[in-house]
Amino acid sequence: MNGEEQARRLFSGDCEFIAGAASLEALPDSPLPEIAFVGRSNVGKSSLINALLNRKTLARVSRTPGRTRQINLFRLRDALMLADLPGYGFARVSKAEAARWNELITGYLRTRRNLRRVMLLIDARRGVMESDEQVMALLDEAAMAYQAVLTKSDALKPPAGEHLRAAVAETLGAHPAALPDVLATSAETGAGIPILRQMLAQLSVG
Ligand SMILES: Nc1nc2c(ncn2[C@@H]2O[C@H](COP(=O)(O)OP(=O)(O)O)[C@@H](O)[C@H]2O)c(=O)[nH]1
Ligand SMILES: [Mg+2]
Repeated sequence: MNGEEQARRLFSGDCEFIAGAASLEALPDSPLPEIAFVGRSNVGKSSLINALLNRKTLARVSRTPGRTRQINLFRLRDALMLADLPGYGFARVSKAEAARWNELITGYLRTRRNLRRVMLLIDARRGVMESDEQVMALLDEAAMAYQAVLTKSDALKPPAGEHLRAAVAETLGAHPAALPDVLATSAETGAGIPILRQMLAQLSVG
């Protein structure tokens, strides 16, 4: 089976919302390989997951930034888990809330044994922000391989998109756990979605 077929198979099968866990204890164990999606609040994470899964509302697109406070798990076939992690970096969160986010994510990275990769979402309209760099440092520390994914790439006309990709790639070069490539995506136009599906299929069972 080639990558395209593998991806088609994975994403045409059933997809089930498994759990929304507000704490690590509430997160069900899973034997399936898991991919976590991380990014700033409003980065377009829910939209991207919906586009990947070809569902309009599976991962709820929130109009209010910073709403999702839990880890949402989606199971694709008996092949892969997607974990939608709470967003970070929203200006209005209190210090206590930010600390709670850090604790949840650090704990998740430390204990989630089936975690295979993190997709780190970067808003193409904003580029890498300080909070993104902080999360990169956290992932480096956990030695967890992560793939940078630009969201809302439709917002940038060429050559701005290519310039941003190069700039992000340069930033990643200073981060040991980062994979070198930057994938540009848009939930709006579907750009990059097939490639992202193939990346995920490669990490799935079978
Ligand atoms: N132009 C554009 N806007 C997007 C895209 N994806 C998401 N958005 C917008 O960005 C905002 C936040 O999206 P959402 O998926 O809720 O972000 P989340 O907070 O990271 O889950 C919404 O207003 C979306 O309509 C995209 O690919 N292109
Ligand atoms: Mg969301």
